[in-house]
Amino acid sequence: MGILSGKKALIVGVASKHSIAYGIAESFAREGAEMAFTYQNEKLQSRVEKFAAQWGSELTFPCDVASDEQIDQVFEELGKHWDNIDIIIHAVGYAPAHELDGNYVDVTTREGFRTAHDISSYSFVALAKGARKMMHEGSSLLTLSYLGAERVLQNYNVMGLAKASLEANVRYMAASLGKEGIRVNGISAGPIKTLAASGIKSFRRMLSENARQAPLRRNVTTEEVGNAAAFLSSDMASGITGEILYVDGGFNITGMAEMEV
Ligand code: NAD
Ligand code: 0WE
Repeated sequence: MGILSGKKALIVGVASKHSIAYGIAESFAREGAEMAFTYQNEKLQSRVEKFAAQWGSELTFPCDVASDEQIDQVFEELGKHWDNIDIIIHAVGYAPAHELDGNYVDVTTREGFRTAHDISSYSFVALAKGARKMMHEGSSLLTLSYLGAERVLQNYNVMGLAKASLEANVRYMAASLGKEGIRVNGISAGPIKTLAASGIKSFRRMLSENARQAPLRRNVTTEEVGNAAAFLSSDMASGITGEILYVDGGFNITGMAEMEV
């Protein structure tokens, strides 16, 4: 029996086969979870419906996380099928593309800052607010972060600030919901070639440098992030909350890159 059997999970952030949320859903399906999905817009609707069907789910809902109405609507509709929610996966991040290319101080704008923080951090607590009545003792929430929250990484720019906010959000939400037995955690994943990465200049170079410097000497996969997500969302992790778990091949522990001999 899988570690998630009997659990109901809402997955936010599937856009393609390469999405981290897709890797999480694969792992969740294998571990016996029942799932529902949201999609950002009509462009993604049919794709997400097809993926959902492949995991045995007919529950898909539109949800632009910038909209409180759409978030409320998701739980209103989901409530017609499920009495409660055991797991929420938040795998969403966005900043305007032009803010992720160039010198931080030069390219950052008030509007880009606002959007990045709204979509990438506020939306996590917004989902928790929406799901509040359906969550219970033993439920858990999980989000996806990146090392750029803590260290300066070229071009990550305002997304680094948004991820720092998201990681603080994990801690404040964990403290807020802990008395109800609800856990809140994050995974800080190494770089992976997903849609969100495809628009980034020299991402391939970043991937190869990352693999070269990481203790495991390779990049991580969405399957590996999915497996860590399954663990954190399962009762195996019942004592873990407010935590950011690295799934990065050990990259974050390194100092200066090893030198060629
Ligand atoms: P992805 O493009 O597959 O997923 C990003 C998702 O965000 C998409 O499903 C998109 O529809 C959704 N999204 C964006 N704006 C939205 C909005 N307004 N409303 C609803 N949904 C919206 O890319 P991914 O890499 O799988 O990203 C998932 C998460 O993982 C993000 O938080 C990202 O920051 C994080 N992450 C990615 C990497 C990486 O290298 N790919 C590394 C660490 C963390
Ligand atoms: O969090 C992310 C992706 C963030 C992201 C990517 C895009 C591209 C398309 C947020 N918003 C947008 N907006 C777009 O229009 N990652 C961790 C992947 C990533 O993105 C980078 C990275 C890494 C790693 C951007 C610059 C430098 C490194």
